[in-house]
Amino acid sequence: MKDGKRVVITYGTFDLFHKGHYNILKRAREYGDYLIVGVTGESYDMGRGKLSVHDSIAERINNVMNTDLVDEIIIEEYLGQKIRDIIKYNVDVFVIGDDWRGKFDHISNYCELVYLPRTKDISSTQLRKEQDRRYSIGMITDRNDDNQLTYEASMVSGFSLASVFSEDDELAGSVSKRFGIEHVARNVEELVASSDIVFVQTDIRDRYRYIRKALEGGKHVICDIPYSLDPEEHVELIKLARDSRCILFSNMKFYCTQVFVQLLWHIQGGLIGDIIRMECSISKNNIKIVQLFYELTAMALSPVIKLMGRDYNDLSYELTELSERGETEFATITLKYPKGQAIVNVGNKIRVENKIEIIGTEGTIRMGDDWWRGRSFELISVDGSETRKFTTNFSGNGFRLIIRQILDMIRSGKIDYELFGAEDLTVVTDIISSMQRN
Ligand code: C2G
Repeated sequence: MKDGKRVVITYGTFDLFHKGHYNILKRAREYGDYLIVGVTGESYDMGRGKLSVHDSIAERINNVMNTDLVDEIIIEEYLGQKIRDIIKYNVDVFVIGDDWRGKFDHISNYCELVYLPRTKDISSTQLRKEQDRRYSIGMITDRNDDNQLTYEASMVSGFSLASVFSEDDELAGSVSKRFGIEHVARNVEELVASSDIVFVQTDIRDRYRYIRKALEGGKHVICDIPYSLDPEEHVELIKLARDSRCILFSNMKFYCTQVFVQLLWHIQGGLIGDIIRMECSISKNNIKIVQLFYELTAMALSPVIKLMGRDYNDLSYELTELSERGETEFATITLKYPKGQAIVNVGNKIRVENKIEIIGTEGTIRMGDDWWRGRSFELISVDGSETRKFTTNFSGNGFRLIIRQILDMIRSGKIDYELFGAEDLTVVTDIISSMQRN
């Protein structure tokens, strides 16, 4: 109760505000005298996988407010907040649509719980489907794996993995069947023609020609790095993308995560002082993919180039080849900068601890195992007395974050991604190519 009034609370995203939303607010109000509405915050929606929300939080709040049914609006920022709100606002009744039936039963420990029937035949999802332009992703692959792209694409409204091509017809057929991809293209041209975005998932040696075909066809591209082991080919692709106003996006989910943005903020904002030393390590035990070593090296070098800069003074490396396997399997790369140095360790079928450590004059940042998944980092004060942990939640393998980023870029007419750009990747490619020559 609040000042003798019975307090009702309800929650929602209220995207593309519609009749169903109005009805539930109206009926919720009838359960008391004071209605509080929790509108979901953007990072909360991101965390629970709702990436397709159209309206800004300000618009959503305005729409709820304009119903004249609501006494107070709060923002829902994290999972579990509902219990705190119920206690904080002395809530008597919690109301939610019956699409959530069973999910909130535990709330009856704190206040009265009411599930109300949903309004039929209307939903934000439906409205988004009608409004959104559809984007079709085509995959060029040489493996029986979709990198979870079918599922991830379906999580961003308007996107679907609709077409597949492989040099190996049989493989294309089985990928299409296994992942429910509608269309099997007979050749690259057909795949490019039928797609808005081409996802290149092949051996490094084939990437250049596929990326080129897609860009020449005027299509956006997502591809693992490096795009080529030849720096000239790499530069040519970057130029081609710019000339044809297409996005060439590296398949590195890390750079689309909130954790990465926070990391960048700390470092560029000088919050750990000058970087004296950075160590970045990566290892995998994947024996299937040829040239994986260069891919791992590119992944491990990229945060160094991004965070410490492109202008290093000196580069050296030690490569260890295990003769019976005939491939480079362990590398330590050292980059010297005017004020500090970076050490990159890469192991294929050799285990190193997958971590990033950035030691600055004012503090240290650490990211633990599988840092490229971008879930958390720790900030340790210079005297070690204080540790703060930064985490984000997002569902899936992060591919949807790339798709979401590309969508934002398409909408704003941008082709360069400021947080990890073509020039950073050019430096990475140059280093890898020099290693390869030796
Ligand atoms: N709703 C309804 N009828 C519809 C559509 C939605 O009654 N045709 C109700 C939902 O059941 C919910 C409210 O309107 O109670 C808001 O719906 P959404 O904006 O879809 O919010 P939702 O994602 O369900 O979030 O913490 C968030 C909440 O758990 C609910």
